[in-house]
Amino acid sequence: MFLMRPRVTVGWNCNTRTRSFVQEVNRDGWIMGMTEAELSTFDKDGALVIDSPFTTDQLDRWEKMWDRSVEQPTEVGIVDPDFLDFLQQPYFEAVAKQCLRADAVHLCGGPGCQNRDPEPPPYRDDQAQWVWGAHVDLQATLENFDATPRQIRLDLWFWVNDVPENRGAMRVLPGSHRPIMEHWSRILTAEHRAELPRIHGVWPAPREACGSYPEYIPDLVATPWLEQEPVPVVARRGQMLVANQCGLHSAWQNRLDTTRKAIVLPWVAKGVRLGMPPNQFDDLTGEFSLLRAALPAECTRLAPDPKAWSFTSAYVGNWPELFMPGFDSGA
Ligand SMILES: O=C(O)CCC(=O)C(=O)O
Ligand SMILES: [Fe+2]
Repeated sequence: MFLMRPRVTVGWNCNTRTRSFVQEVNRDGWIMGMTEAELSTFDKDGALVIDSPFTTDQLDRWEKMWDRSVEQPTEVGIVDPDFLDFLQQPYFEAVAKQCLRADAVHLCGGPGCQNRDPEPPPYRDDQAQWVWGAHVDLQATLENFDATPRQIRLDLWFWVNDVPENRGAMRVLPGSHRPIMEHWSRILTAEHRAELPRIHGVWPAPREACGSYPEYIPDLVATPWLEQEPVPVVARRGQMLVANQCGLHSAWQNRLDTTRKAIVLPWVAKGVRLGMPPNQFDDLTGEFSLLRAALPAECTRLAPDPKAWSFTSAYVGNWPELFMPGFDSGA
């Protein structure tokens, strides 16, 4: 008897576009991706937490791998058999394809384990932490975001332990991605706009120590960014933050006695060019070549050589149209 793999088609409609995605379901009937409601929340809020289909055994294995990896150099951690097993789970690629509205996607940044370690008191109050930490990591225009496929980096933060509010749960400002991306659309020169999307940190009130200083994000909505109250990304082990980090977010002090354990997977749609700083480009070239050597042939597509889809040449000096008022561009 011939057995077909079960499939389910999910209609999707957003911003007047309609498109259908075919989602595969696994043996237990779990849809391997996101629901329509989750996809529209991603569009509107820029970040949300979703469930995953994994078993306790898998989570235990990956948490042990996470524990090992923080004691080992990245080069060893990245080719750990359990890490490779994690990377090859079709679930992550399925989520990235849906969110990016793409037929094909690949990783676009160092996939890896990230910690948020306990910090001793004294603690900053919430307002002070937000002022200290609020930033974006990526610049893209609204046209980049609304394109099909989306022209952004998609960040998946998979949690291998619980993230209660006080274990350094990341703070996000839902919806801030849209006015900020619209701002980049409006103020950038055509030449600079053509270099988006690019990985580039920008702060609402940058400190002189920030790499991008004096570039900044002005207030764009009725309440100033730094007076708004961000939302803690609280999650259970096995859940995942799906985020467009063109929106404002911040790291937060971990007040508990155990670290927060994330495995971060950054994705981009195949065919989209993503700019990044030269040091990231060089590190990634090395990491991806290790990964391709370690992955089975059918999965090397996940880590293509950055030369084929990334660039660094624009990172010479800052962009004057992004400067804080009062700074002379010198032009
Ligand atoms: O770890 C976190 O909660 C946030 C980290 C972050 O925003 C970053 O690394 O850019
Ligand atoms: Fe960030």
